[in-house]
Amino acid sequence: MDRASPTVPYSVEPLTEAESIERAEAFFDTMDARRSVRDFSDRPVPRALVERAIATASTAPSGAHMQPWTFVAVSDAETKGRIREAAEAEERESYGGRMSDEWLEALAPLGTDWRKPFLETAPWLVVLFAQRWGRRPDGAKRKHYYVQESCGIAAGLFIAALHHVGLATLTHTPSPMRFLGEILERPDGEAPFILFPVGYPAEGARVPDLKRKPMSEVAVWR
Ligand code: IYR
Repeated sequence: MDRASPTVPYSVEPLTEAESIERAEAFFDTMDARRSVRDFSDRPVPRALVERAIATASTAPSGAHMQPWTFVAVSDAETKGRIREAAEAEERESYGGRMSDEWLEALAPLGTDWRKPFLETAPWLVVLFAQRWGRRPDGAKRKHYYVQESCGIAAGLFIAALHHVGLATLTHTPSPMRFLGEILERPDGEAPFILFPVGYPAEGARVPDLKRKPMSEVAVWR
């Protein structure tokens, strides 16, 4: 087959079926133990851990391999304070009337409200920005493809990478969240996608008693 670009050999780790099944069970158990956390410890997290999780997220497949994401990692207390203030201002509006009764009812089991102390307590806030377009070396705009899907996959890998090293996070989406682009001085074309507080759960942290859907409700076989 004629190929325009160079290729490299690729293969996957050779595993017996039994080894695969064992790993499948172990990985499921690991991931099934993950929970979104809203009550964070202020225990520091080394930058290297956050960096590796971002690197892992950045292995995500993406439209035309454009990797249309930027992760902005914030540990500076002053910046975290500004983000909390802006997020709480929006959330106060949202909980105070912008969200429908149906939405508030759906959220009730999570016990959330407009207060977001984790935005200052967590040692890191990592904001994933979606690059709606990129730039060529000469500065011209370059189209990006499947930006939402690509960023969603990267976000999933980021969450898994953090959990893998014993860290907790939350997919926080204050709405609207344009303020993140302003505070973090992101260029045109970057839209905030998800804000992840990253850290350890607070001592004695609790999470809502949520159950996951059974296999019969999430998969169809035919
Ligand atoms: N952004 C708000 C509300 C919120 C919405 C959904 I959908 C959630 O799953 C959780 C919260 C907040 O962060 O509180």
